[in-house]
Amino acid sequence: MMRRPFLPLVAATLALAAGSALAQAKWDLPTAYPPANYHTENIVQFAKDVDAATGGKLKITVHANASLFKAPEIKRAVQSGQAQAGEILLANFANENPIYALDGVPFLATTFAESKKLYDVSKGPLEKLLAAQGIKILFVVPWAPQGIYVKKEINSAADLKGVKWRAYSPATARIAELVGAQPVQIQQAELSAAMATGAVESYMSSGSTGYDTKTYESIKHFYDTQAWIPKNAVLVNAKAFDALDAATKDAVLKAAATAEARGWKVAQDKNEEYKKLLAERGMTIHKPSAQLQADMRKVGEVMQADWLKAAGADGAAIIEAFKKP
Ligand code: PCA
Repeated sequence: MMRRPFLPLVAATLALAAGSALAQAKWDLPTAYPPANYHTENIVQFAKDVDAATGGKLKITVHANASLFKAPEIKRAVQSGQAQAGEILLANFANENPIYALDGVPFLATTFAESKKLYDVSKGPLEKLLAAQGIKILFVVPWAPQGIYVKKEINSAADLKGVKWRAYSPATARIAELVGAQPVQIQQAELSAAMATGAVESYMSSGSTGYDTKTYESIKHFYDTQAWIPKNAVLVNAKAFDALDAATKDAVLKAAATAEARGWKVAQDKNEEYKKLLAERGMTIHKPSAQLQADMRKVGEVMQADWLKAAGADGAAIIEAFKKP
C-alpha cells in the first residue's frame, strides 16, 4: 500500500540526485497539533530561524495536525528516519519507560516553575534513553496545567463514575480507572469528531486544547484543577543531525534553545488567555470544590506511588533532586 511515509524517502533521493547531500538538507517535521496552536507556531518559527541562519541550507517542512503521522507514530518515524525530525507528547510513551510518564503524574509539578525544575532534573535520563534509540532532543515546551472538561457539573470525583472519558496517555487512562470513569484513547486530532458523536463526555487537558478542538460546542464546564503540566519534545534523528556540517549544527542548536525559551514563555502567557477565550464562548470555568480537589489529590498520591515503584532507584533519585529546595 502506498503511504505518506514514503514521501521523505523520495525527497531524500531527489536531494541526492541533485548533487551533494550536504549542499542543501531537507527535513520533514511531523507534529500532531493544529497550525494555530502555540506549539506548532513555535516550531514553524524555529524552522524559519534555521532557514535564515543557514542561508537556506537546511529546510525544515512542518507537517501539522497529524497530517503526516499520527501522534503515537511520530517517535518511531524519527527513530527509523522516515521523518528526520518530529514533535511528540512525552507522556504518550509511558509504556516504553516510566521516565516518559513523569510529567503526567498528577500533583507532582503543578506550576510552570515546578514543571521547569522537574524537566531540569529529568532531562539527563531522558536524553540518555532517547540517545540509545538514535534520537536527539532539540527542545521541550510545556502545555498548561491540566483541568477537567465535563458535560455536567461535578462536586467530587464520584460524580465522574461511568462518564465517557477521553484519555490521551496511559496516565490519563489510569485517572479514569481510579475515579471509575470509562476511558477511551483519542488523540487531539480526532477529539472534535469524538465529542460531536457523544463518544466523549469528559477529559483532562489544558485551555489551549479545549479551545483548539472547540470543546465548548458540546462541553460547558472546565474545572481548573491545575493537576500537572505535560510537555512536548521536538526530536531529531541523530544520523540526520550528524550529517549536517558544523555551522548548520550550531544554527540548529541555537534556534532550538531560542525556541525552548520562547515556548516556555508563550505557554505561561497564554494560559489565562485560553481560559478567557473558553469563557467567552460559553464555558464556565470553575474553581474545583474542596472535595473534588481532595479526591484528585488522592488519585495523584496513588499514581506517584505507582510511578516510584515502576521507576525504581533511578526514579527515586530524580524525585529527590526535584524535591531538593
Ligand atoms: N493538550 C494535549 C496534551 C496535553 C494538553 O494540554 C491533548 O489534550 O491532547
